[in-house]
Amino acid sequence: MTSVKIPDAGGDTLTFLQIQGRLYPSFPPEAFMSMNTFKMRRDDVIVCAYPKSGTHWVWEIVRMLQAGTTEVEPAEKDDGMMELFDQDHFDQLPSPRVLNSHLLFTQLPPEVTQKKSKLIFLSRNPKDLFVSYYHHHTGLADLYNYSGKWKNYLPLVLDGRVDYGSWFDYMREWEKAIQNNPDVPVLSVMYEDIKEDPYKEVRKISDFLGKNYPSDFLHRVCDSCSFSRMREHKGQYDTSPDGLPVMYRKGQVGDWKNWFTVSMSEWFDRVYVDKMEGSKLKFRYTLED
Ligand code: PPS
Repeated sequence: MTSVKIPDAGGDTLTFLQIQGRLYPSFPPEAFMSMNTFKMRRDDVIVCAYPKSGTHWVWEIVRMLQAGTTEVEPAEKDDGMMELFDQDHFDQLPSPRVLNSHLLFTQLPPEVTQKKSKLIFLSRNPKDLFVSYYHHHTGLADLYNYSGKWKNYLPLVLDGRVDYGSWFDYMREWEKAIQNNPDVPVLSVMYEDIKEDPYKEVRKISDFLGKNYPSDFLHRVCDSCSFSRMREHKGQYDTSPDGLPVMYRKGQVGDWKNWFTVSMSEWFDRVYVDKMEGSKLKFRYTLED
């Protein structure tokens, strides 16, 4: 594994860790290297998503649903991030654990398929996601050391030369894996659907977890995990050099319109058609779609 600097279209660089030809954030590499021996528990749930899909949001929702209370122990999403910590850390977490990962299905521990772990597969429209990833890469200066321009960043992210690789490849791999592993329980949820009707989606997740909560509890979970509440309680972690929350930035559907020019959007649409040919996935770029 090596530390690499990847230049954007304007020559500004992002710092990543390269392991077996793939790019990752510069985390301690031990956890990546021991993923094959990660010990799953029968009652584990993993929130799986490409970065910036809303992982923090759904992780917190699932934590409250698993705990049966909105008064959960203060914890950060990173505490459950499988590729960040070693087995000792995860052995100390009480059951039921709510884990999360940005890895491909095939990179998850073999015990996921053996023990038929419950997976919540979260996705988000890629235009908003790329804008969010741009702010992540410029905002987390200690990790990426990047201050490039959006117009120079877009070609890079469209080409997948970022940590966790191409969004297109990630989505296609997961789509295939879900089809090919019908005995692994997977619930697919979309960021835009949770934005539009949080109660409906939280109920869906609750049902998937085998819970039967009264509606007032589910409403309380929605409220406790609203963007404004989460930003207020957790926004002080991971701030950008100008002091703004990176993980709770805007929390909207359609912010991409403030960033994509018409020609960028048309270019993106052509790349999408090319890379996602044959995929059945459909994304909503506004809540009216
Ligand atoms: S990470 O770093 O990859 O784990 O980021 P991730 O949590 O997947 O995605 C961050 C984006 O999700 C938004 N977010 C939310 N949206 C709505 N409601 C809630 N509660 C919420 N919490 C986080 C967050 O603001 C990031 O999106 P952008 O567009 O940058 O605001």
